[in-house]
Amino acid sequence: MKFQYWNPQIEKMPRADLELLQLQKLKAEIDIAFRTPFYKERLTKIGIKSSDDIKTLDDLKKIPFTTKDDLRDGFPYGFLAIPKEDVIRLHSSSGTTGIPTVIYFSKDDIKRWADFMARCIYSTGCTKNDVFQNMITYGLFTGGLGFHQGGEEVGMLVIPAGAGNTARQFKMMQDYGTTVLHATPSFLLHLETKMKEAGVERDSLVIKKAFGGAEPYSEDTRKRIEALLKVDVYNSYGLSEMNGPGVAFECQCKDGLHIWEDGYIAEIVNPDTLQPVKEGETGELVLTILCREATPILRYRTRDLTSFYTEPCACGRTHRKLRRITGRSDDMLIINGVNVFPSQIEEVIMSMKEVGNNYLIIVEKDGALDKLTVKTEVNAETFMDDSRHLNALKEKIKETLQTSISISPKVELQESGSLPISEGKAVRVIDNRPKDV
Ligand code: DLL
Repeated sequence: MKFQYWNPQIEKMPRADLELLQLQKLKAEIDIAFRTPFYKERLTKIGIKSSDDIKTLDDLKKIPFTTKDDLRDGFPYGFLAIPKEDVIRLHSSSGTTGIPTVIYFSKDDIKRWADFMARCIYSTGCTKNDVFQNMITYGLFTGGLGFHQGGEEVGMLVIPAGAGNTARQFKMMQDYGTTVLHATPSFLLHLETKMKEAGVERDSLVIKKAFGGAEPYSEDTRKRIEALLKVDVYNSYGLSEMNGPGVAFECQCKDGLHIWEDGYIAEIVNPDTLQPVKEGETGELVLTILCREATPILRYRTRDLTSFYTEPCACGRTHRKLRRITGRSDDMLIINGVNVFPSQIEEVIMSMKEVGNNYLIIVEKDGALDKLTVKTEVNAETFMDDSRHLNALKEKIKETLQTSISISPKVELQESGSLPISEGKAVRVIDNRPKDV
C-alpha cells in the first residue's frame, strides 16, 4: 500500500522528538490557561504559578481533571483566554437541556483545526481530485464545519449537503460524481435501505470512501456498511470540547485511530480510581488540548472508553493509535444488577446477517425488576419468511445475548425501515425506568 502524509515531518516524527514538542506546547498551553478565570484559580490553588512549574510531561498529572460540570460552571466566559474581540467563532452543545458547553476559537485556532482535519482526510488516501459530500449537521455541531474546512484545505470539491433528505443526497451524488461521503454510521446504514427504496443503482454512483463517526459503532457495523455501500469506511473520533472531529482518525490501514499527539496529550485512566491503566488496558480517555489559544482545556475527562495499541502502525506514523471507542463510562446500563454496555448488544445483533440496519434498546420496570427489550429490524427477505423461521431467529438472538451479556432480553423483530432514524447521532437506548431522587 502506498501511504500519503499531509505533514510527513510531524506525522512520522520520532517519539522522543514528539514528546519534546508536546512538552513545549504544554508549557505554552499552561501559560494560556492562566489567562482564564477558571484555571488561574485552579492552578494557583495547587501551587502552580506558571509554566516554569511544568518541567516534564509527567508534571501534567499534578493538575486536577476538568469535567463537563466545570465547563458548565464556567459558562459563558470562564474558560475564555483571549479578548472577546479576537474570538471569531463558537461551537456549543445544543443546550436544549441544561447549560450548554461552549468552545471559542480565534482565527489561528480555526486554521490549526482545519489543518488537523486535512491531515485526517488526507491520511485515508483522499486527494484534491475527490468530490466530498458532507452529509452531517452543520451549525453549532462541530461535525459539519469541521469536515468542511478540512476538505477544502485538502482541495477537494466540498458539497455542504448537511444531514437528512436521502433523495436529494442520491441526486447530488449522481450529479456531481461524489467519491467520498461523511455521515454518522447510523445514517450510512440507513442510506443503503433508502437506496433500495428509491431504486438508485449502486452502479450509477462513484463513491469510494466514507468517514463515519460522532457515535460508537462496532467493527461488524463497519463491515456491514462497507459491504452494503461498497466503500471503504474510516472511523473518525472527536468531541466538541477538543475542537470537534480531527482528534483521532483511521489511516489507510483501517486498524485503530491515530491520535494526533502534537495537538492533544492523551491519557487513559481507570474511571473509578482515576489512576492510569496498564499499557494496552481499557479505560477512560483523558485529553489535554495543545492547539487552541481561545479555550484551553487541561486533562478533560471524555468519559469515552478505549485503549492504546501497543504495536506500531504499518503506515509509519508514530502517533499512537486508539482502539474503537466501545462506549462511555456513563452510558453503562445496570439491568437487575448486571452491567451492560449498549455496544455489547450492537456487536451481537450486527454480526447476524438476517438482522437489518437499525435497532433500539428499551429498559423499563416490570414490577420490582428491570426488563430489557431489544427491537431490531430484520432484512426484507427474512421478514417475509414463515413465522417458524422468525421465531428461530428471535431465539438465536436471545441466546447469543444471554451468552454475551448474561441477560436474556425480550426480542422483537420489525420490518426494515420501521424503527425511527434520527438525522444526527442515533438514539439507541430508551431508559424508561423512574429516576432515583
Ligand atoms: O461528535 C464530534 C465529531 C463530529 C466527531 C463528527 C466525529 C465526527 P460531540 O457532539 O461533542 O462531538 O460528541 C462527542 O461523541 O465524546 C464520543 O462519546 C462520541 N463519539 C465521537 N466520535 C466517535 C467515534 C462530536 N468515532 C462524543 N466512536 C464523544 C465512538 C464517538 N464515539
